[in-house]
Amino acid sequence: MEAPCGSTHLEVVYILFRRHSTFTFYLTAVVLLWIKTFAVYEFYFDLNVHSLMGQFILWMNPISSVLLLLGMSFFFGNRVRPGWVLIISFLSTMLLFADLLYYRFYIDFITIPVITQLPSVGGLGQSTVALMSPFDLFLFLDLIFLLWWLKAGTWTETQVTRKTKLSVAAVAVLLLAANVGLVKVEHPQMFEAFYNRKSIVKAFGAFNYHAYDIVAQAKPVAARAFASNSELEQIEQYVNEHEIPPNQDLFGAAKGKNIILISLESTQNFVIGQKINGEEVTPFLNDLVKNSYYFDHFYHQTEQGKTSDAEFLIDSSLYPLPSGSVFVRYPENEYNALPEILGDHGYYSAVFHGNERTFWNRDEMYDSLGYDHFFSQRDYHLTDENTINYGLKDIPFFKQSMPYLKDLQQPFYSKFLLLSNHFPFLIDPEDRMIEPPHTDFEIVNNYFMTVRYEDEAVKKFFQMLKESGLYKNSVIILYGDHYGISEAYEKGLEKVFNEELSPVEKVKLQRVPFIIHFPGQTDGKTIHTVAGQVDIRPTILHLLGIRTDDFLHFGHGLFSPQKEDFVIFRNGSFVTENYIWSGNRCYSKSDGKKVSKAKCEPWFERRSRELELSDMILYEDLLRFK
Ligand code: GP9
Ligand code: MN
Repeated sequence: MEAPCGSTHLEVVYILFRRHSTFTFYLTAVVLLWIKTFAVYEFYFDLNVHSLMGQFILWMNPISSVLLLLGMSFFFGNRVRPGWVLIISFLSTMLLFADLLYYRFYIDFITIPVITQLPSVGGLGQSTVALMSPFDLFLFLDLIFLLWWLKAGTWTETQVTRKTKLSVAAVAVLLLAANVGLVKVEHPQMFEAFYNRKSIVKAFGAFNYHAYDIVAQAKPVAARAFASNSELEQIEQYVNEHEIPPNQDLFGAAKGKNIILISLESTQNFVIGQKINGEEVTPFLNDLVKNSYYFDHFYHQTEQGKTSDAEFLIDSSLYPLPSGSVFVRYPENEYNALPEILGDHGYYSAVFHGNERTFWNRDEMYDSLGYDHFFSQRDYHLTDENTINYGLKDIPFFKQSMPYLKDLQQPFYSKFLLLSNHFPFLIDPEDRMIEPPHTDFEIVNNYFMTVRYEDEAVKKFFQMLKESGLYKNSVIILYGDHYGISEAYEKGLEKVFNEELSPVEKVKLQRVPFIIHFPGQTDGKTIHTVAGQVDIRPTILHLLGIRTDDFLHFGHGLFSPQKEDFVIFRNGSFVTENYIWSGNRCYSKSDGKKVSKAKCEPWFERRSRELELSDMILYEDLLRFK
C-alpha cells in the first residue's frame, strides 16, 4: 500500500495498520509483551545468566505464557477482542511492574501471599514510592501504542477460526515443553530443590512462575483436610533424632529471671565494630558485646514475612514459609509457642511495638502464640515530632514503654520491636548522631545514621532498666531481625568497606547480631558457632532451666557443646563450618572459592527434609494433634 502524497511517517504507519484483523492485533501485542518481558529481565532483574544456552532459555521463556495469556481474549467476540487484548496486556504489565518494584529491594519475586498480605503491612507506603523510577514509564509505552491503534483501526469482521485458536494453544504448549526440556539440560539442579524463586523465573519466565505460585498456594488447603496424627509422629521422630543435650554449666543460669528481648530492626552484624569517618556506628553495642555472650556467626533466616518471620522463628523454632508471612497466612493454627511454654512456668508475656497493632496481623497472631498483652501504637503518645516512617521513634518508644514494663507481673517474657532503622532509613536532622558515608546510594548513607540512632536508643533503655531496678532481675537478649541493606544496595557497602564483595561475603552479610547479656556480666565471650534465629528458643529455654526434649522444634541450644555449625535458609541455601551453598553453587568459606558440589552434598538431604517437615506442620496445622 502506498502512502498518500505528502503524508507523514506516522500517517504511513497508520495506513499500514488501519485495516487488519483482530488476530494481527493479538499477535502484535504478543510480540510487544514478549520483548518487554525480556527487556525487564535484561535491564531490571539481575538473573545471573552465564551461558549462551541460559541466555537462550531466558529469551524464549516468556513466549509460551504470553501466547496463552493474551490468548484468553479468544474467549471474547471479535468486536471486543482487541479491547481484551489491551486489558490483559495492561494487567500483565502491572504484574511485571509489581515484580520489578519488589525485586528492586528484595531481589526476589512477588508471591500471592505478598499481595494478599498487603493490607497487613499498611498497603503501599513510603517504602514503595521510594522504589519507583521515572524509567519505569517505558514499561507502558507499548500500551499507549496499542491503545492508539485500537482507537484508530477499522477492525475486519472475520472471525478467528477454531483451528487458529487450537494452533495457537498447541504452539504455546510445544514451546513450554521445549522450555522444560532445555531447563532439564541447562539447570538440572533446580528440579531437586524448587525453593528459589529467582531460579524459577530464570528457567521458566516471570508469568509461568506466577502460574506455578498460584498452584503452590492452593496445595496446602487440601493437605490440611487430610492431615492426621501419623504425620506428626514422623516429624517427632526426626526431631528426636536430632535433639542435643543442653550445656550443663549454663542450664538454668537464668532461672526465674525476666527475659527482655529486643528486635533490632534491619540490623546486620557488619555494623558492630564498624567505623565511618573514624566514628563508631554502634558505640554502645560495641561495648555491650564485650560484656555479653556474643554470637558473631549468627544468621537471620527470614523470608517474605520479614520482622514477623523473625518473631515466628524465635517463638516457634520452626522455619518461616517459603512465601508470605506465617502471621498473615496461618494465624489460626495451633502453636505451642514460647509465650505459652513460659506461661506454664509462671511467666507473664508482653510485646511492645510503636506501630499499629494490625501490622503483620500481629493482633491475631499474638493470641495464637499465647502472649498475655500487646502494647501497640494505641498505648503510646504519638506526635509529629516523635514519629517517623512506620511509627514511634525508638528513643521515645523505650521511654514511654518503661512505665508499662515496670508494672508487669514478674517474671516476664517481654519483646521490644524497634522501628526507626527501617527502609528507606528516614531520619530527622535532630536525630543524626554520625556523619554518614558518601556513597552513591542514599539508602546506604542513611542506614548508618539510623543504626547509630538505634544504638543510642538501646543505650538509653539499658540506663532506664538500671534506674528502675529491673536490670538486675533480667537477661537482655538482642537480635537483628533481617537485613536492612538488600542485595540491590550492596554496591554502596562495597564503597564503605572499600572492597568488592565475593558471593561468600554476600552470604556472610546475612549475619545479624545476637547478644545475650546477664545482669552485671563483665566476662564477655564471643562464640563463633554457625547458627540462626531458629536456635533462639531452645537457647532461652535452656538458660531458664527448661528441658526441650518434649517440644517440636528445629533449633538447638546454642551453648550446647554438641551444637553443630549449620544454618539453613528458606531459599535452600545453607552455611556449614567450612562450606556455603548459595545460588546452586558450593563455596569454600576459607578462601571464598567455588568448589565441587560434592562438598556441599552431605547437607542437601537434611536441608530439604527440615524445610519440608516445617512446612508440613504449618500447612496441615499439625500441632493441633499434639
Ligand atoms: C512494622 C515492623 C517493620 O511493624 O515490624 O516491618 P518489616 O517491614 O521490617 O517486616
Ligand atoms: Mn523488620
